Amino acid sequence: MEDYSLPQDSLFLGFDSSTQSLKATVLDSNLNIVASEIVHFDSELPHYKTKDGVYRDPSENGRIVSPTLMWVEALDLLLGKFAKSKLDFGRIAAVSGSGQQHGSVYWKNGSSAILGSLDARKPLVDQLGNAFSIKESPIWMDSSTTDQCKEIEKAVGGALELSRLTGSRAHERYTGPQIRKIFEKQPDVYRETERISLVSSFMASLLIGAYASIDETDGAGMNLMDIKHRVWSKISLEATAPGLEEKLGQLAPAHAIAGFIAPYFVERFHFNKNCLIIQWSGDNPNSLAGLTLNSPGDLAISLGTSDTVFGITNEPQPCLEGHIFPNPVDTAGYMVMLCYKNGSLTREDVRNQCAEQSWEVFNEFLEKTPPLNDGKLGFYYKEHEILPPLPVGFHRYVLRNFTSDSLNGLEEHEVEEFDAPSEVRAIIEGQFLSMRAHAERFGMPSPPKRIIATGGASSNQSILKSISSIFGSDVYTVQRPDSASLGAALRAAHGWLCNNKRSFVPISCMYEDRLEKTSLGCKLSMKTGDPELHSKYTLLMKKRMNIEENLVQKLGRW
Ligand code: ADP
Ligand code: XUL
Repeated sequence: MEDYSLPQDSLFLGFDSSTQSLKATVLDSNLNIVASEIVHFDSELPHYKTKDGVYRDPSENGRIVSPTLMWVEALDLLLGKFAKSKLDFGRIAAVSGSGQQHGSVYWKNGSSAILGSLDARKPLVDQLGNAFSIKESPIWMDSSTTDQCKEIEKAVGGALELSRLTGSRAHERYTGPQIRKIFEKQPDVYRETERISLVSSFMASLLIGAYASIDETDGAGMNLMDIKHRVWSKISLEATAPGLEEKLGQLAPAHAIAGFIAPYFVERFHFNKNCLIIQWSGDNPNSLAGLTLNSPGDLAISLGTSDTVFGITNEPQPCLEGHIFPNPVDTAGYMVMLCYKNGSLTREDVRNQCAEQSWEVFNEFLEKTPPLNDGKLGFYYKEHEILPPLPVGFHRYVLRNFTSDSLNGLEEHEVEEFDAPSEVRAIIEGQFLSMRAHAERFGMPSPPKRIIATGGASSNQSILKSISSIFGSDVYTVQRPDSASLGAALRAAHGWLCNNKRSFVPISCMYEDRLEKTSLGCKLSMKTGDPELHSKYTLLMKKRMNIEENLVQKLGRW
């Protein structure tokens, strides 16, 4: 039998450059976590003055960006923390990472020379201050490119055609529309840009001291890649901006090697010069790896800054909702995903308004209110929402003559406010009823065989209880809610192994039959409850979707 073990004593490092923080996880050769670190942007890099890791610009509708240099400084800071805790960098055989999807970095003409000659005596941030033609990177929360989305869809023959071609219709946060906006509004800046990276390929570029390729999975989040053939789509490139292909560089599969670690890190932190940097990918694809999702009946729910729901499939159906990416841990197949912008930060907002800024009080309210919330339904959009495409606003409804025994044919009426406990239940039921409805509409399994939850809010048992009742499925969780950096560390090991074997090896070979002995195993956190309640939620979900459709008709952006 083929030996898929990793060299004893070797370590594998995975990063997650997300909206609010940079995190890292280190796995040993048995795939057990041996170290982890975090740099929280707002509190540990306060001189950038971000709130939740971002700048919101009220003067320009929907513009949301992050300072590119903050991500650079976070990398030095995080590696410094590992150095202090005496991590033996020399044992790290491979590094990979995860980046918030869609965000982009613009390298100024001549910057590849700066990147290729970094001086190990100085921090990165002191050397890269002039490397970017745009100092503030547009990120996934940005919704300022509606015009560009319309233009691109029109140029390729419509929204559905773009979805068939690239895996998604045009979305404001997608990198293609963001690039088009820069080309239209700041043509000089576009001209001065020699390379455009995603957050993922940007961080990989720092580590190899040269421009890294964009990986095919994260590349599918740009509206620029032909999803079937995994190459840049000429039609989409032309619809976006001239001369774009040379600024994007090559595409590469997620398990490929980006390069060896740059001398900067060898000299400054004592990495081994043979340490491999494996292609970085998006955060959701890395979570898919970290959750060891391996069967089409599994559904993953990630409750981070954004809420996402994803699974794998061999037969994707491109449509107007949802996203299709190449499977990040296989050379065949696809990952399908839905994304909500109003995730943790909107729950936090309701917690702060109604529950004394405490998750404990929030959970008490959730526990003391009845499932179905006595017919109170809420729609909470603190940010412009993606799914459905609705502007900022809170909408609350009560179903007339509600009894939990008869949910058919009830009429709703709009109200100004709910009492605090009902508000808490309304946001949780609302978010997950919407998630279930859209996931079913997109063809995801219903009910799922199992749900695997991850991200900051997956540590909240009361929230998991609602998810389980609404979806009618058991909910599993992982040891640490940060499955993106864990998945990145696993992918680092996988990339190392593929290189060692000189061919692609299925990732499951690394943990098959021994998942429970590794840090990747998941545990049952919430058993499915009452099937009768699940059926009632099905009816409530239909009602909710009617109201949602009316809201979209009235207020929708598209
Ligand atoms: P990201 O990686 O997208 O930056 P995380 O996965 O680290 O985000 O999640 C951070 C979020 O988790 C915070 O914004 C916070 O609201 C949420 N969170 C943390 N603990 C809890 C809890 N007990 N209940 C609900 N949400 C929580
Ligand atoms: C996915 C998306 C978000 C970001 C969050 O399409 O926009 O989940 O990846 O980091």
